[in-house]
Amino acid sequence: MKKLSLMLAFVLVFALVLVACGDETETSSTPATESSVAATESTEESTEASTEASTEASVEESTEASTDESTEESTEASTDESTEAPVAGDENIAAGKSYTHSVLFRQGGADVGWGHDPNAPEAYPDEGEVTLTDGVIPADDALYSAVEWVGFNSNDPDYLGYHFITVDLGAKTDLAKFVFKYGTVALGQGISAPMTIEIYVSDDGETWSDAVAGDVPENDETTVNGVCELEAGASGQYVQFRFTSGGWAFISEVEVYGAAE
Ligand SMILES: [Ca+2]
Repeated sequence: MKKLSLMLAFVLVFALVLVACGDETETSSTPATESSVAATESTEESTEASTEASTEASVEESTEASTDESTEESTEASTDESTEAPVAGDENIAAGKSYTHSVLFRQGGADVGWGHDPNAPEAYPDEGEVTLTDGVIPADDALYSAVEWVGFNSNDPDYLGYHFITVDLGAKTDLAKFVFKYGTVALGQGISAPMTIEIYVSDDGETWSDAVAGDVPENDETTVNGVCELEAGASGQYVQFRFTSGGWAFISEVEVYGAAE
């Protein structure tokens, strides 16, 4: 009997222990699950975050790497080919070539004084449309009325905001230098040197690339020749000289020099 009581007591204690553990398991199971979900979420978040971070980092790294590489490559390339401005050949390859230019000012006579008259002849015309590449250059002190000069006027109603002279070299050519010759007589009296100079090159005469490297000539009234070194690698069939003027600007010649062989 005593043995049976002991067994019952043991079973009872065991049962109580089981119930106690069951309660504990139940009460702790939910938070444990939540916390494990939370832990899973936070793992996902951290995975996303680390993925984003590593993606960003790798993008940055690869960008940096490619930038470094491309910088190195372009440096190497330009070093190999010609870091410095290309050396111009001696020959003016624009000599005798055809060209077009922006509109020339038509100046009236007695009726309109010095003003623009669309029916009047060009005031300082381009005789035969060959003046700018014919190799004929007037003396430095030649009056602006000399036929060797072509007059461009920024007061023309059709002024584009710049004048242009576009030379057709006849074939795509590697280019090194552009030169323009302008008049200096009576500068400041409604006449200026070419200003805001830009040189563009093109393969087809429609799509243009800026080709000026370094400093373009200053508006130096003592310099008759404007010399523009072109960017390394500049090439094209067409070369366009754009310039502004304060009133009149007189040009007698434009020259183009290819890159030396
Ligand atoms: Ca000329």
